Order: sequence, then C-alpha cells, then structure tokens
Amino acid sequence: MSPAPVRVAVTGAAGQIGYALLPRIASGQMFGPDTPVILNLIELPIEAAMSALQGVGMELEDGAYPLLHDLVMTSDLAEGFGDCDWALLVGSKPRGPGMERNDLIKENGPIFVGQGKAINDHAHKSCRVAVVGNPCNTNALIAMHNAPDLPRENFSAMTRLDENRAKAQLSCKAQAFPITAVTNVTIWGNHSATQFPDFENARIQGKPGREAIDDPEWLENGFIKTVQQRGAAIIKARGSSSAFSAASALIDHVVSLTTKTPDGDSHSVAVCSDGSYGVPEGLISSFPILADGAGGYSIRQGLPISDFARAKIDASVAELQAERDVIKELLG
Ligand code: NAX
Repeated sequence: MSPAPVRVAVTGAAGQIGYALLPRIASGQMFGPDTPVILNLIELPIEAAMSALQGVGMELEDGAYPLLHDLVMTSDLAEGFGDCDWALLVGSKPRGPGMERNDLIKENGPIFVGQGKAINDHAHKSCRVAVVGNPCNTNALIAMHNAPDLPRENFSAMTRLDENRAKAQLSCKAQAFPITAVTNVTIWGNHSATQFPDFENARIQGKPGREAIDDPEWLENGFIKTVQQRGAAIIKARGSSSAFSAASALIDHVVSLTTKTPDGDSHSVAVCSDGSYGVPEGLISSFPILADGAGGYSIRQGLPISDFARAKIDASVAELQAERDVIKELLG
C-alpha cells in the first residue's frame, strides 16, 4: 500500500523558482519515489499571476506524473494552506532598483504575517514551513511568530543554496571530484552577504579546509566573497536571479530535514536558535543540522569555532538582530 499523500503548499508557484521546482516535487524527488503528493499552488490575486499559474497547472497535468494525486490553484490563503503538511514559501516581492535591504524587509514582512496566520489557522499543526522568499531568515521569523500553534522547530529558511555553492567552490579549488568529496560545509548566520561559509570545519577528502587548500588568502577572502556574492554574479551574467539551482537546493533542504543525515556530515538550515554557538535564542539563523530520519532534527554541537570564524558569525548574527528590529511590530 502506498503512503498517504503529502499535501504541499507552494507560494510564488508561477515564478521562476516555482517553474523549476514543481516538476521535481511531482516526480517524487522531494518526498521519495513512493509518496504521492498533492500540490496547493498559491499566487497573487492578480490576473497576470493567476493566468501564468493556470499555464503551470496545465504543464503539470501534461507531465502525467503518477505521484501527483491532486492539484489546487488559488490565491486564497485559507484554501492554499488548508490541511497542508509542508508550506514552501517561495513567493515575495523582488528587490527593485535602488531599493535598500531594509525597504525590502519592510515591503515583504507583511506577506509573511498573513501567510503565518493562515498556516496557523488552516494547515495541519504538524505542518513544516520552509521559507525561500527573501529576506528568508527574517520572513521565517515573522511567519513563525504569527503561527504560534505550530512548534517553532517546524520553521526553517533556506541556506542550502549557499552550502551547495560553497561546496562547488571548494571542490574546484582543491580539484576534489566528485563534489561528494566535500562534506561538513556549514553556512552560519543570515542568507545575505554577511553569511559565513565555514571552510575551517569543512572536510575535503576528509581533511579540514585549511589543510586541503593551502591558500589562506583565497579561503579567507576570495572564497567567502565568491559565495556571499554568487547570487549577484548570476544576476549579472544571466539577467535574472538563480532559479533551477535554488529549486534544487530546496529539494535538498527538505530531503535533508526528512532523511537521516549521513554519519559524519551535517547540512545547513536556518532554524530557530536555542542559544547554540552564542546565537541569541529565537533568531532564525543558519546552523549545521543533523536530522534523525523520523522527522526530528538537532543543531550539531561541538564544532570548534576559531576567532576568525567567531567574528564572521557575530557580524552575520548582528545583521539578523538589526533586521528583527526593523520588523519588530510584525512579531505580534
Ligand atoms: P519570481 O519573481 O520569478 O517569482 C515570484 C513569484 O511570487 C511571482 O510569480 C509572484 O507573483 C509571486 N508572489 C509574490 N508575492 C506573493 C504572495 N504574497 N503570495 C503568493 N505569491 C506571491 O521570483 P523567483 O526567482 O521565483 O524568486 C522567489 C524568491 O526567492 C525571491 O524572494 C528571491 O529573492 C528568493 N531567492 C531566495 C534564495 C535563497 O537561497 N533563499 C535564492 C534564490 C532566490 O533569489
């Protein structure tokens, strides 16, 4: 007998990440090859967005995916989040020309108040929420505060794309292939230009980053900047922001939270801090995460943090605190 379907709500479903993500969910890459899925696709209540969503829906039908048991397309949050097991919050307003990060935070914050409340009232209480729409850490914080009936540990924001980008850079620099030679890559802090991709605790063919790559200048400057600025570099080259790599990272994010983490490794997920590694309790900050394969996870403990790393982590956490101050009236 096949398992019960997983009902997955996806906001921003007609956007470019949505377009790369939905066929992969429908074909079983997020919840496994035996688990049926029901997709609740949510878009803005404007004609262009709903029309684009209808088109995406037609393509999903035409994909004839055996695991896709039902499809809901709506701009109504109560319907969209109704009975969902997972909520993937991808949609948000993009940063406009000349817009400061704080303006973006203020623009997008209210979206996550409404979505948090709708999840609280209409989703299963066990629903798990993954936020991609930027600024994703702070948006996740807002959604979490507005959904007080759900456990805090059910909320996460995506830093997996940053982890994957960091792995790719380390793999190329060390000429360590395939990329599975690189493990234990933690992104600390915010999904922003202050994030710290931790090359010191990373392992490359089993060796710590500083041993495997004898180029401290590159590690401490070039590598960190490349990872922090990768999104901007892709926009410059492609004319639009990362899409299929972001969708792929979201698949990895959910798979890493729902399947047991391989021994000796961990993955980056921004979750509600319990005070680990000196990150103030209650902030949604990226940590190394260990999943138990039964739905639970913990923050990996005991990683050594050098003075160099400490300063980088503290700077990113300070940014998260400043973002929280900007939207504090949205936290209820
Ligand atoms: P697009 O502009 O292509 O699509 C966004 C979609 O969201 C649009 O169809 C829009 O109508 C919809 N939308 C906007 N507000 C909505 C709301 N309140 N409810 C439902 N739908 C809504 O953007 P896309 O490239 O798909 O990126 C989506 C988000 O991901 C952006 O905020 C982007 O900044 C963020 N990203 C986050 C990443 C991460 O690593 N956490 C990396 C990739 C990406 O930059």
